Amino acid sequence: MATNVTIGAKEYFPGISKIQYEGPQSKNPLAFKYYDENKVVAGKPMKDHFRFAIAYWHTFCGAGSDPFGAGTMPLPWSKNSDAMQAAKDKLDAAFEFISKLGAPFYCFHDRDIAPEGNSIEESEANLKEIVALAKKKQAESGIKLLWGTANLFSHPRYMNGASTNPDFHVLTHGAAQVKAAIDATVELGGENYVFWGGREGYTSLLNTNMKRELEHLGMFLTKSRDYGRKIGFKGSFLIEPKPMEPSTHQYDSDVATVIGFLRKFDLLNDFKLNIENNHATLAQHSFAHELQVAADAGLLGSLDVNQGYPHNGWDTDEFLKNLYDAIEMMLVLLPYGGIGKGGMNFDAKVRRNSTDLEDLFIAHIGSMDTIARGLLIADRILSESDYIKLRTARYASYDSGNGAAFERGELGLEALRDLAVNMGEPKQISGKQELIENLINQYI
Ligand code: XLS
Ligand code: NI
Ligand code: NI
Repeated sequence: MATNVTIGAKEYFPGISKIQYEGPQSKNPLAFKYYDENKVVAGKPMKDHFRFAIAYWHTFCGAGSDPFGAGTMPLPWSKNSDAMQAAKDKLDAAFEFISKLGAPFYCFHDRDIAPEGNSIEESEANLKEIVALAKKKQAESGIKLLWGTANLFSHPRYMNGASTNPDFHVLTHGAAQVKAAIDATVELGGENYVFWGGREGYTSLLNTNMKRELEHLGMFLTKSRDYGRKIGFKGSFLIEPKPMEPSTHQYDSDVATVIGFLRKFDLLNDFKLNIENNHATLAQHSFAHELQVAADAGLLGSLDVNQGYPHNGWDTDEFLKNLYDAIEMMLVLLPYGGIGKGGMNFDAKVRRNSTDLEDLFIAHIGSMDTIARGLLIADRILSESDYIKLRTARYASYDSGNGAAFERGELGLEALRDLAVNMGEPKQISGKQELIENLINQYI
């Protein structure tokens, strides 16, 4: 899965060559300190644990604008006034960047890679033209597509949602876009297809028929699944939960909610979850909580490994630098058996005041190193420490005797009551929380 550096008509990141692993002692900001792609940890090379993917929208389209000011990042590949030529230049820059970084995958929305045209036909043609070029770039570099998706939230027509829009006419436009985006994903060998429904929700319940909108969402996803399977898409469809922003209330609010939705609409065989750390925070959960809920349901699909600023309630999409998040993520993933055909998409942007093109490399390197450290630490915690023993011991009373009989469903409420009387008041058994917290710190 090694990537070959590929440079287009113009070199956009001159002076930066392929990023190398130099080890923890290195002072080179443009080198990996922990991410050593071929180092085998817990039975497989690091790169296969993570399957890192670059988010096209943030890294190549995001100029750093916010509601109070214009973009600050120069984006030299976006200068051409011909939108299709700019898209081609951006593709060159993207593959140069990804291959120099040595990330094996990328992800995109349809509108990130090709501009919307003046008609559905023109938009489809634009996308097809860029997809053909991207296919060549993939072959040249060895970089693969982790997932594709359709942007059903930026265009003003989607102000009331796409598949949950009260106006059927708008829904059909969403369908046209999803069809073309699935076509593009299949053409590029994409391993997953994502639905993130930022506008599939509501601002006011006073003008919203929630039940009907959710039924439309279920039907839309069913028909999207049917189409994908019909044209030979073998990968997973993924839903990315988020509770709010831009909608006041978003229907796919968290992992547990999405699982209930998938069960109701009989989509559990084709859909899994794409879980984002910053969205977990917005849903008032930890990343590890969301991952564990999905893992326990066998529905852990892929990850958006960013983080939020803890003191406000926005999706700030920062590069993951919190080592505890990385360790706790790996403590869920390793026992689950890994990320499978999913991967780790950064879904993060540099801060508005980081305006050098090299900052894009530095930010990605930092997250890759953080996550690599998380893996190394979690692997040692799991294999050398008492972590698993301590957790298992807490449930020992269910391993045999009446506890095991309860788990098998053999004890009714009356029998349980009689056991309570016979056994008397239980002893306090400490949960040993601080002991485990200390243990994690000891392995850092
Ligand atoms: C926005 C989402 C978005 C998805 C893809 O909050 O995270 O970036 O990952 O549509
Ligand atoms: Ni995301
Ligand atoms: Ni997000």
